Amino acid sequence: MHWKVCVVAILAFLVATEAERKLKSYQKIWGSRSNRALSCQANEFACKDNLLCIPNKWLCDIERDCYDGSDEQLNCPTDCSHANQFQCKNKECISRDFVCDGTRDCLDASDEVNCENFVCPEGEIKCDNFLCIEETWKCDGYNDCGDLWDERNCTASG
Ligand SMILES: [Ca+2]
Ligand SMILES: [Ca+2]
Ligand SMILES: [Ca+2]
Repeated sequence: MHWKVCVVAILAFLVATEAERKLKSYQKIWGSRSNRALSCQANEFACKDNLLCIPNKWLCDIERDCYDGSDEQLNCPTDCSHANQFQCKNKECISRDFVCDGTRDCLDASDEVNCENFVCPEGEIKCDNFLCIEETWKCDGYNDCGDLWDERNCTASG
């Protein structure tokens, strides 16, 4: 049953890509923070345990990013009304980051409909396949869109 192997491989790839996206952001944070006391930027949130600065857009996005989970506790609404949250058709809450990312996150897949009209959040650009990626991930040598769109038409320099 070759097609089954193929589907499993594609799913594994998509999950890995998503994990890599956040890992990349973590590396950016840690890379810029090594050997320095924790002082967060204006657009960052200091976790209550004082171990990590995370981008504000990771606040209340349903995913635990601080080790102590404080990014998901402080005044986060439970009705999906936060700007970083998205409400599926079936009322489930998911992270806004997972809307139109090519993976089904709502059980009813409502996060992957009307994606051609979806406006990416500020600071992000839209791939050919409607996936939103960080602006700075264009031409950075990583295949973030999954179809290499963000690594095409890059002028070679350095
Ligand atoms: Ca979070
Ligand atoms: Ca999704
Ligand atoms: Ca890239």
